[in-house]
Amino acid sequence: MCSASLGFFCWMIDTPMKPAVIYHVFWRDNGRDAYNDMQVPVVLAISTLRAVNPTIPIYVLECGQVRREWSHFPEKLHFSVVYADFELEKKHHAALHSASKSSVVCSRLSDVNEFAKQIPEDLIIYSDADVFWLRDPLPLDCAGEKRFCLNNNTGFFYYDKNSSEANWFLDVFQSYLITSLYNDDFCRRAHKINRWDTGGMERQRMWLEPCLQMVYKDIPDCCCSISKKEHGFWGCEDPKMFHPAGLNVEWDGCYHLRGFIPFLMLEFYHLVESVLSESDFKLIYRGYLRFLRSVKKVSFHDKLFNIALSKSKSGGKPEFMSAVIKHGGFLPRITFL
Ligand SMILES: [Mn+2]
Repeated sequence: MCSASLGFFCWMIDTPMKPAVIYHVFWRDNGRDAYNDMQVPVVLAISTLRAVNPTIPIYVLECGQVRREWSHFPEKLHFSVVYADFELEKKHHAALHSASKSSVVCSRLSDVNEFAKQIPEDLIIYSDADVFWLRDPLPLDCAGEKRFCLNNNTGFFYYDKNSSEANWFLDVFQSYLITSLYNDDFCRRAHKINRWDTGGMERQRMWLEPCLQMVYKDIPDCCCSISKKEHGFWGCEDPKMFHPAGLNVEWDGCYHLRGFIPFLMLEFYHLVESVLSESDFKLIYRGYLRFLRSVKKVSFHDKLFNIALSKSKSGGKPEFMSAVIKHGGFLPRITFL
C-alpha cells in the first residue's frame, strides 16, 4: 500500500528540523575588540550557550562597516562570524539615518531573515548578545508551531524559515517598519498601541518593538507567544535563560555593562567557567577583572538578592550592580598578622 511517493512524504514528516542560532551585532567605533565589549557581551552570551549545548550551529552576523577582532573565540566556542550589510539600509539609507543614531538596529529582522535563506538549517533561532543561557534551548517549546514565535521584545525569537505564516509575519513586519520610517502618523499609532510617551519625537523614537506589537495585534494567527520561562524574564521559576532587557548594570560611570552578569551570578559563572579559561577571562574582562573578583557572586535563587534588586533602582530601572554589592558585599579584606 505504501507507495514510493508516500514513503517520501513520511520521510519528510519524520525529518526533524535543523536548528541554528543567529546573533546580530554592530559596532559604532573600532576602539575595542569584539570579545571585551561589556555592553554587547556576545562572546559571553555564546559561552553560556556552548556550555548548555555543545553542537548547535552558531552564526554571528557582524553588520555595518566597523569590524572588530574576535581572537581565538570563534574556533574555541565553535561559531562563525559572517560579515553582512544592513538590509534596510540598502534602500532606505536616508530615512533610516534621519530617524535616529541607533536606528540601524531596525534592520535586525531583515538581516537575520536574509542570512537565514543562505544556510542549510531551517529552524532559525535569533538570540540577543545579552541573552545568557541557563539550560539547553532545545527542545523549543513552540518549535512545532508553523508560526513566528516571539514575545514582547525582539531579544529572542524563532521560526521555521519554510513556514508560510512565519514568512507572512516577516513581510508584514518589514512593511510596517518601512512605513514607520516615512510616516509620523503611523508611528503615533504604533506608540499608542505600546503606550509609549515619545514627547513628540515619534519617528526618532521608532524601534522594533512598537512595530512588533502592531503586527501581533493585526495578524495574530501568524504569531505564537513564547512563554516567560523560555524567554527568561527576571523572577520566573526555573527559566531557560536570562535576558536582562530593562535591567541597568552600571559601575564607575559606565552603563549597560551586561557582560558583568555572567561573572557575578553563580549559575552563569559555573557555565562560563566550564568553557572559558582563566586567560580567556583576562582577555575578556581586562581592567574589570580585579574588581569583579572582589565582589561576592549572587544566585538567581537567593531571595535576599532578589529583594535587593527590586529595591535598587536607577532612573526607574532595576540596578544590578548596586543590588549585588548591597547584598553580596565586597569580600572581607585578608588581614595579615
Ligand atoms: Mn537584549
